[in-house]
Amino acid sequence: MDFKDDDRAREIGLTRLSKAVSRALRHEPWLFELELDEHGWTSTDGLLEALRREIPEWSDLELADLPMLIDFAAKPRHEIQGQRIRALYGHSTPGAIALVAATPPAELFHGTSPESIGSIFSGGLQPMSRQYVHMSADAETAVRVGSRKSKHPVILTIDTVAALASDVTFYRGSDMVWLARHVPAEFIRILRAG
Ligand code: HQG
Repeated sequence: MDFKDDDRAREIGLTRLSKAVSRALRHEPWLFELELDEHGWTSTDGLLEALRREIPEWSDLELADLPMLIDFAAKPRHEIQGQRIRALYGHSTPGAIALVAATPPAELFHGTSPESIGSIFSGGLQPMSRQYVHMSADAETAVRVGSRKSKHPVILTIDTVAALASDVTFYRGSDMVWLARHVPAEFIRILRAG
């Protein structure tokens, strides 16, 4: 990325743009008159058209601006392939988005609030308002995610080797983010209490 990109990123307000794209691709595509296919893809043309209408700063948004969303983010949230774009994870849209099953690292992490622990250890990790339970490959991300829920998040580890052996399916969101429809309590341990 050169200085020109930096200026452009500021001009279009990249954080605000990333939030709008996540809203369109994870949560409320209909507000942007978009339809997602079963893998979460939608056309970049449709997305750009909707974004150009959102705020004046985005009225000249082009396809070439979209890769900045990925390049400037601390972690990838979106994926672009030619003329189509999708969110890698985080979906709450009705109708499950089908992801490809994959083998995760032997241990995954999940940060949550102390208040949720009782329910997690009785019913396992549930997707709640999203389509999938979200876990991370590193403990630091779990601390950050858990800190959005509580000042003193509880950090859980998931034994994916045992879970895979019991037919729990994992899906890769990105290198760092892994997903599952449900993680039974027997595979979950407390790494750090809140
Ligand atoms: C909890 C971010 C009670 C769960 C992050 C969590 C993440 C239960 C909350 C992604 C439960 C759901 C998602 C049960 C789970 N009983 N509570 N049985 N099972 N919970 O926000 O995982 O930065 O929907 O522990 O990186 O916090 O936006 O999910 O506290 O990957 O790109 O229910 O969002 O990505 O909360 O975060 P959320 P999350 P971005």
